[in-house]
Amino acid sequence: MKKKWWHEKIGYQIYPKSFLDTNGDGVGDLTGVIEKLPYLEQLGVDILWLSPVYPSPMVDNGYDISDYENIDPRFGTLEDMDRLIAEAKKREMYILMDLVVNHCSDEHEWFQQAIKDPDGKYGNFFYIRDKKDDKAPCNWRSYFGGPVWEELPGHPDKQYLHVFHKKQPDLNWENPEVREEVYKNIRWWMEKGLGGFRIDAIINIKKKLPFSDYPADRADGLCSVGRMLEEAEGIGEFLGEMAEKCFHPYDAFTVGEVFNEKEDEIKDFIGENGYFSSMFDFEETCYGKSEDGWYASKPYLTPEEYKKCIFHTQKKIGDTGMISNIIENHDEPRGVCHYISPEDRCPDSRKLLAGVYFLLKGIPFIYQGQEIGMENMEFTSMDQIDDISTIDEYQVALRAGCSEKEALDAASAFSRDNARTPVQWSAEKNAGFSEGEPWLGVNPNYKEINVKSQLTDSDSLLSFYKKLTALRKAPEYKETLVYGTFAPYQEEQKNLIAYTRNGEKNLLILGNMQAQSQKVSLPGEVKEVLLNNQKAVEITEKEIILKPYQFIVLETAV
Ligand code: TEU
Ligand code: CA
Repeated sequence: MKKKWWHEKIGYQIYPKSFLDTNGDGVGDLTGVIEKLPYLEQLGVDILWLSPVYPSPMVDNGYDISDYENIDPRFGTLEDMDRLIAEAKKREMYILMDLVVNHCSDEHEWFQQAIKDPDGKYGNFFYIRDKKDDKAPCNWRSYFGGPVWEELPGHPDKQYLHVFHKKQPDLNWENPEVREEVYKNIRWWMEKGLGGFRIDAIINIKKKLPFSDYPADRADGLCSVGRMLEEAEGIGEFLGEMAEKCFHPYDAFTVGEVFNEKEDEIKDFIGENGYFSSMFDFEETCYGKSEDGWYASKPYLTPEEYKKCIFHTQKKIGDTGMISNIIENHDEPRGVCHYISPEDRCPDSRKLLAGVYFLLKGIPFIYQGQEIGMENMEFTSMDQIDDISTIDEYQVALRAGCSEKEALDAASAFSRDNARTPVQWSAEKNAGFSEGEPWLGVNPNYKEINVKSQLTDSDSLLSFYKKLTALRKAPEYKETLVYGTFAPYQEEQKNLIAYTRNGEKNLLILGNMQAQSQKVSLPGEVKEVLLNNQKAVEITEKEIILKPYQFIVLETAV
């Protein structure tokens, strides 16, 4: 693998709205991010991905952008952004912005112009179709529920396409003028000194045309957009062009939100000269999610299921490129709640999960609050919910015959708001997030789970994450942890998640995800114990006895 500057970095995702509020309006801001740079530096992360901070009506919390070349006043100013980039650079940290270009906001100038003159230049920036016999051009269901077609304001005879919310009209990537505008925006940001971009929902930019119906997959007579994506071909032309015109000239780091790529496409996406530097592994995020909705999905994975997912991805990627490994992001439940069953959830199992995913081959990303083990909310009423996706899924559950309680339970298990509650900085008012009224309720467990108390506790999850980042950067082990091969170890042994990383050194990563001890045979002589989530280690000549929920990293002779 040809070495790249970002290979040995560690990512951290910031959801600015919920990170830190410095002016008391209840909304996190860029000044808050700047204030916490020393904290992030200490944690050992160096690529900071910011969820969108552009001007936005906020129906989807900034994933509906009304101006690509500015900052929403809620978050600060362009000067704040410049300052953030500069302050980060001083610490050898890089800022990634979120590139949301499958769609913009209906309040974006382009869409406003399209409404004024659907047959003019900007009409062709979107997918606008005439209504025929009062029927929509196709029966696709949007990701946030309901049809993807919506009447074009002021034009009862026309409809426009939105695969997400109706306030997120899809941009017509088939139109070269759209692509040029997008590329111009990207370069404008890169010129400011960004490290690169996280690329939102990108797989949706290529539509299967002409629009046509698919067999309905629910009682609403609609079919998931995902079905269409399986048949859409040719996205590579757009992505290759974007990479060549916007990313490669700047040696940018880009990480794509890529779902359901085909196995033979991995090289095109993240191989040398791929469209992106990296893409997220979503195998474990998707596992157990039902086509029918959250109410029918598995609220958490067993250790065997989790192992199956991460190992499958590792084997699939091999040496083709660098995947980005996560257990959380702003769309998912909290990792400790989703990947650890309620019976297994304890301080040691949390560290185990952290260690297991973090040392896989690829770029590890930490999502804000994950480093202290923030947990899902137990929502007791839909009034506590802000997220549009959750509001839809709640209705889906009720329509499928769930009781209100069951529908609320599904929301608690999967709501995107689980990840969006304010970061718990301390045991003080509003968890130290804001002096004002936070835009979204703070998780009531902030007195027990917060940064301040974990900073001074050498046994905390936060301290453990610091050990993980330090190990990945340690001069003696860096080469092995970044470039070394991955191989499953004793894959068949139940509730054991174990693998080797072999490069300059030989490392064995072992996690016992059960309440009983278990014996594991060793590949050879143990040279050193590099990390342990417990005090003792029980090693005989050929075996190690792992205590309940023990996680150990060993350097071995072979
Ligand atoms: O997500 C794309 C996506 O497919 C998921 O949002 C998924 O469908 C959704 O989370 C189900 O609840 C990206 C962003 O990460 C997400 O926050 C945005 O809402 C979405 O794009 C639209 O921009
Ligand atoms: Ca604020």
